[in-house]
Amino acid sequence: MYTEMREAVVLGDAARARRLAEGVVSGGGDLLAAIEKGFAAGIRKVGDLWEEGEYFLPELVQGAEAMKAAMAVLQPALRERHAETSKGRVVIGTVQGDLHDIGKTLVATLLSAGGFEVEDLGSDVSVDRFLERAKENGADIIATSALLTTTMPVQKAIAEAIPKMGLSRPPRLLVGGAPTTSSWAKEIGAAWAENALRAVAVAEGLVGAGRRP
Ligand code: B12
Repeated sequence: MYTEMREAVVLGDAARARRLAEGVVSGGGDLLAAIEKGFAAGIRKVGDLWEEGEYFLPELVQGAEAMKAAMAVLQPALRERHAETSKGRVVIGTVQGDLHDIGKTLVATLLSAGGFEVEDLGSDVSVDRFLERAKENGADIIATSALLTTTMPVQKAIAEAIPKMGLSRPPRLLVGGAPTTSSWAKEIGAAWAENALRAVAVAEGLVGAGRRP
């Protein structure tokens, strides 16, 4: 079944990806495994084929669309199954100038499944918008994704802006995305996780693994 999911994304077949996702949900299957071993494995393969020059932009976009079709079904189901008291609030988005949102959406999904209240701002999100939503939301964590080396500096700008928000308990910054590294995060004073599963553990560490008062 995971092979079929992977294939649906690699072939860019959104209708099939959606049907397979619906099957896991209605059959009470393991949603996280479907994401990790199935659909996300597919999009990683699409990435490899693109880098090898086997795939071009249309195949890439179709693969991304198939992945999103599956996630649209899996995300609400994950939230329903894992409804529990909040571990903390997260405002997440892909930084300004960057439209890559597959990894960010995976991180958002797993954070919600892991018990966080997540507000997903989408992609191409400005520094001001991150700060504004984090302030209004009383966010514990601002999580930002950057997939382009040219958009990584926006993560730094957010890191520099957080202390100027004038909050007694400012949000912590969590950064990620393929070109980011732990040393980049260290340099800008943020936390880092290399994938969506690790992001949950790191976020738990940032909020002290405790519930909000
Ligand atoms: C799919 C894709 C696209 C799709 C995006 C569709 C979408 N809606 O997201 C489309 C076709 C639109 C696209 C466009 C472009 N792309 Co593109 N794209 C990719 C590709 C193949 C896969 C990205 C992906 O989705 N990976 C799968 C997900 C699951 O992985 P991920 O994003 O890395 O996320 C994981 C971790 O990084 C982490 N993570 C991610 N975010 C966060 C956030 C936090 C807080 C944390 C803790 C962790 C975390 O957890 C995730 C899950 O485990 C990559 C190649 C690659 N190998 O990364 C190129 C790539 C990122 N793209 C690239 C480029 C150049 C572009 C374009 C400029 C191409 C062009 N000439 O038009 C445009 C830019 C558009 C823009 N302004 O953003 C380059 C970037 C080069 C660079 N060094 O900057 C790459 C690396 C390809 C390459 N080798 O050249 N792209």
